[in-house]
Amino acid sequence: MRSTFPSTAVVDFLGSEIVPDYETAKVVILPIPYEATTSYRKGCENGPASLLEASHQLECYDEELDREVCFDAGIFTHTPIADTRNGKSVSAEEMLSVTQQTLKSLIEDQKFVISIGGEHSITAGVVQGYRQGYQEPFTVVQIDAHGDLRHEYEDTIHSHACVMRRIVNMGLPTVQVGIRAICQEEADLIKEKNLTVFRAREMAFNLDWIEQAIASIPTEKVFLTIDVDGIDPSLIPGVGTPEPGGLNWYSTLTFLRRLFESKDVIGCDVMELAPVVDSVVSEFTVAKLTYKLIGYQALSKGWIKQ
Ligand SMILES: [Mn+2]
Repeated sequence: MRSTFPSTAVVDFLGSEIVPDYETAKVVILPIPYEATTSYRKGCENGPASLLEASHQLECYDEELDREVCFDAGIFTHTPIADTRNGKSVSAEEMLSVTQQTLKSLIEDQKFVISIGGEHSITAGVVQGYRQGYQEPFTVVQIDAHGDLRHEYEDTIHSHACVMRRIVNMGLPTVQVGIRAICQEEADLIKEKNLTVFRAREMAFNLDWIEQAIASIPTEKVFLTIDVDGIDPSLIPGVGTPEPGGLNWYSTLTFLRRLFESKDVIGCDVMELAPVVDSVVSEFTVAKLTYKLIGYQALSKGWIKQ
């Protein structure tokens, strides 16, 4: 029985199946239930709690990897930060600051962090944390329906619609995957800066897109940001701005597995889940996606042996 959102209850990823011990956990799930600039369908501040609750229905056993990955990895669920639920006011500057500081400290503790949102603007703070935690350059790989490359939107540069512009302005290389909704300003910027964009319309008819996308990543280290609207809304209807023509489940997983195998993924986020009343499809699918990220990292880092 699902609870009614909004809820501020904190439940652990996978719940009672694992013992949440920070010291031994290799993976930290960081809930960031922050929502301020949603422009269409609201509710992403309830994404983290719905994902965590849905994760209790996952099998510990990953049938692809033939392991109970959670016991190899150790998964600790952090207390929520930048929480805007129940009408609490958190400014964009506060959200970015606490997010950056929290990530920096978790990176110093050598945790593999999966931040779960919350609106996509959070990713700017997450990425700043990695810039502080890592000296080496890294590429931000984004799965998304939208370019998020506007300079500003609805009078704020901290909008969900601007987060990749913030990251481009940080000087980090980017690879955008699944894109199918951009404005003229974004189209012009993509041409001007020669940004690497894999468009969903072309990916649908090009089976080589996965290898081409991997080959286009210029650095060994990668930060992966997933706006769950990058995946088709028939699979995840619970998003703020649904767009038809997204990635399907198995091409998403195939791409992610190849990415983790061929690159050093230093961190991930999973953003923009906004649960739908009377359906658990979205949060369960995103919880499963999150567990697959842990599984692929476990495989890539040798935490599990096949
Ligand atoms: Mn999006």
